[in-house]
Amino acid sequence: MNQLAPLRIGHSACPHDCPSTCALDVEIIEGKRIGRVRGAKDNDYTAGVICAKVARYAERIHNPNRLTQPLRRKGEKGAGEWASIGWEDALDEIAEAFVKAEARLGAETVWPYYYAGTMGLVQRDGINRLRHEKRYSGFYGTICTNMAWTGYIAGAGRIAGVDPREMAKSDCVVLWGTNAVATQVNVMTHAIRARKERGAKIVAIDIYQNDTMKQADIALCLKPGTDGALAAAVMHVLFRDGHADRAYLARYTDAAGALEAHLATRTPEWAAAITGLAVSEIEAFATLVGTTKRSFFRLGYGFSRQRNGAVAMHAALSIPAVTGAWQHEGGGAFHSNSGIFHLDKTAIEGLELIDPSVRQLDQSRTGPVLTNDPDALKGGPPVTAMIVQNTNPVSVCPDQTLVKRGFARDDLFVAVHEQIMTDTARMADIVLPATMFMEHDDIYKGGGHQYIIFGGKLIEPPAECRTNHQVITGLARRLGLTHPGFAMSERELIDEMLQGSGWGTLANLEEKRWIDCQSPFETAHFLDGFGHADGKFHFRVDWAAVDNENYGAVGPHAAMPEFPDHWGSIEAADEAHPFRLATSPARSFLNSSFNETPGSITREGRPELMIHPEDAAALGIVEGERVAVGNERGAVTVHARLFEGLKRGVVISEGIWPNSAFEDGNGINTLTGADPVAPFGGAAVHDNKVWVRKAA
Ligand SMILES: Nc1nc2c(c(=O)[nH]1)N[C@H]1C(S)=C(S)[C@@H](COP(=O)(O)OP(=O)(O)OC[C@H]3O[C@@H](n4cnc5c(=O)[nH]c(N)nc54)[C@H](O)[C@@H]3O)O[C@H]1N2
Ligand SMILES: Nc1nc2c(c(=O)[nH]1)N[C@H]1C(S)=C(S)[C@@H](COP(=O)(O)OP(=O)(O)OC[C@H]3O[C@@H](n4cnc5c(=O)[nH]c(N)nc54)[C@H](O)[C@@H]3O)O[C@H]1N2
Ligand code: SF4
Ligand SMILES: [Mo]
Repeated sequence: MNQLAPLRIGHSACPHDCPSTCALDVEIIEGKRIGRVRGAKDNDYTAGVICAKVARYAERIHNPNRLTQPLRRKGEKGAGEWASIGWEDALDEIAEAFVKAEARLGAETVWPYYYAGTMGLVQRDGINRLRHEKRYSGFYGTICTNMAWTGYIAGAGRIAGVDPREMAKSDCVVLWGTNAVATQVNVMTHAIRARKERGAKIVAIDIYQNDTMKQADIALCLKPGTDGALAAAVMHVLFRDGHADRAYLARYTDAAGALEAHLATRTPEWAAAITGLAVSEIEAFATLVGTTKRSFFRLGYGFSRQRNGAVAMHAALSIPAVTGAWQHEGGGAFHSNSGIFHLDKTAIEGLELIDPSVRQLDQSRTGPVLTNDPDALKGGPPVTAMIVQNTNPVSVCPDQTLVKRGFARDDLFVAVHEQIMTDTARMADIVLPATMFMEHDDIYKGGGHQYIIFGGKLIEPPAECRTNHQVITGLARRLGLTHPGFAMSERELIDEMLQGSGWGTLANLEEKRWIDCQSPFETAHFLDGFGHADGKFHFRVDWAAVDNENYGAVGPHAAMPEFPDHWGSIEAADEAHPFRLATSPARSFLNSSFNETPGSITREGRPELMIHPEDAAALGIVEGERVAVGNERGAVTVHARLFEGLKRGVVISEGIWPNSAFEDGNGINTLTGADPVAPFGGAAVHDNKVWVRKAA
């Protein structure tokens, strides 16, 4: 081998849609290729640890299957026949299609469509500048965070919480509805430090014995969609046994007396019947958090991906407000820090051009939107032209049958800007090849931590790949747009944003690598007031008033409980659908990303259904057998994996595999629903009733 190959280390941040946003050290070989990727040791959140899939990023970035030139569809939509075309022609065609569509049906018929495949603020959000100047339909990005954030804001008033590094100073870390070992490994670094250094107990609350549950001291395995019942019963015990901090409640919360009265009937026995937990498990957990003032509630996303998810998040978040854990170092709660960075994104997104009368279309309802459901279209014109960046809706969006039908429409023009030929790119009229993060400049902010990190371009992209920013500015030029952001480089946009937000210059950030934006202790622990106008934590919620983005309340929001409770809005099992299915994340994939890399595919194997051995036996199903799983929305075929670590009646299918990995091409989101989730939308991807049988 070439022992003399010069190797240097470049600095970056992981751009993927993961709360960890790791600070990275990247081996660069001969200035051209990347080698091993490592977590930065001197970043005290990353602390030298990253996940295996990004450590072997070379196999993703140097993947022979990468898209490297623009393509135009030849045959039918989805047929997979392409002709290569030049960039100028490709951008001309897209701009022409947008102009034509607008002339026919008005600007709202164009839907710029993007999500968080990259979390870089320029490459992800720059598409909004185009949308705002043109008054194209807005993208209401609900799929991931809506129920979780709504529930959190209902209680705390803003999306922020205790410094995530403080977990290491806790005496009890509660990992609630997050499979952190798989989805945000750095949480484990800090939680395990607390166990090693302080003897802290780690509690995990999930619906199956995943890798995080296996590492926990106490693993509470409940039925999907019943976390509100657990939280209510825990608070019942706290009041009953004198573990409620009455002085804290009086000073910092809105309705403690009414809450206590409401909880009188929410006994552990009541919750045991709903959750499937033993009364003794609920009592022991309540006593632990009641007697451990430094209890840190690390609230994940998973348990919010239920139709009652907003209520469940708010209920879990209410526990530290009853114990007063917020007052103590290492105590309180954390979900996301998205609310702390106060970044001025005017130039990146063209915020001064926003017209609030332009409709927003809900990402989680992509299927109904593209199949012309009048309610999903909010009474406006059908969508007839799209550009898609950083997301793979044909694979990841609920009710895939509708999504596919929509993307197959002859009167819909679709351009997809992608790194690989995804299920969505396959349905496009024009495919544009995209750079990966080490091939462009961008800036990232933590969700699970408190740093802003710069990730500069480290190597040249292959062949003709272009950045998202180049594509958006190329279209803007053709459409005659004049916002100054279109004439700026990525670096100029970043520099302007940083300076406008009071975080210094890009040059300064590049030198320091990251900026610690942690709010002071008093603020992070809400000791100077919660985010609501009255400064209090809210136990009592008027759900329709929590609206953060002015989309308007949807779904059965009027029936939502006022106080923490079990809300029976989930898709309960019934005679025809005796199982509850969750589609939990796979460790070696990240949503639909990495499901194309050989190392991840080898580790994940094939699409499977985890089912309790007794349920399998009752259906005559044996290990590894092909099984059909279905409901009113459709059916998929997978292989059975007999697994004792879940409750009877619960089944799990891990990971978002490409649709082509399934017989008949039906991916797992064939089974998930696109009905509007109360109160403000979102995707209840872990909340599905299904039948299971031997496959034909
Ligand atoms: N390896 C890997 N990492 C990822 C991702 C991935 O796909 N793979 N996805 C990334 C993204 S976009 C996000 S948003 C984060 C999400 O990361 P998390 O916050 O961890 O959320 P989820 O992955 O949706 O689900 C976490 C756990 O919640 C469980 N769960 C489902 N329903 C319930 C319930 O009703 N109650 C309880 N208590 N638990 C329930 C699931 O079984 C799962 O084990 O992870 C990111 N990181
Ligand atoms: N069944 C089920 N469905 C789910 C979930 C689940 O747990 N179960 N999780 C849901 C959640 S939490 C989320 S966040 C969504 C995520 O859904 P997506 O946002 O679609 O998922 P990703 O795989 O993160 O990213 C999508 C694409 O972005 C591309 N990409 C990355 N960087 C760039 C770039 O710089 N430029 C361009 N042009 N493209 C880029 C990648 O190649 C990838 O194909 O899925 C949701 N769907
Ligand atoms: S996917 Fe998450 S854990 Fe892995 S490197 Fe990226 S930010 Fe870190
Ligand atoms: Mo997500």
